[in-house]
Amino acid sequence: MRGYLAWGLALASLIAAGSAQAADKLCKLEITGNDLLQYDKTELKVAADCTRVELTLKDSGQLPVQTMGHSWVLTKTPDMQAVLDAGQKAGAANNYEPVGDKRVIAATKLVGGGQSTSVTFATAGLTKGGDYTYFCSFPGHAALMKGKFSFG
Ligand SMILES: [Cu+2]
Repeated sequence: MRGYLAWGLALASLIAAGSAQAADKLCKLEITGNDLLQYDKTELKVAADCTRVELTLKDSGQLPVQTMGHSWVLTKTPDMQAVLDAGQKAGAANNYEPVGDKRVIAATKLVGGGQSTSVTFATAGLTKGGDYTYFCSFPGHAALMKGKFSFG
């Protein structure tokens, strides 16, 4: 029975792969935040053939999430301030990120010193050459903790 199940799953994945329009390509990005309100990168680039992005956020600091938490939120640049404002109202329980807000393209939870987290998102909704910004949603951090995200 177990053998049939494994065979069935293998066949199903073969069929799925064969019917896909374009090859799925997962591209990985990494960024680190620290206790000085800094990301280690001011720009992140994703190639046009990446269909999904896995962003890993690491916190190299010592301070706990309550006092020096960091997140990674991606929006169109013109949406950044409004999403930040809505996030402050959403509060710490929601990682200072507005719940169900379609302007948020991708977002991680908050992490504290020594922790890491990741988020995976599809690039299907992104425009090649579009104007995107990533930032930290923790109160007061985005003035320093932000960068340019480019796709394509
Ligand atoms: Cu931060």
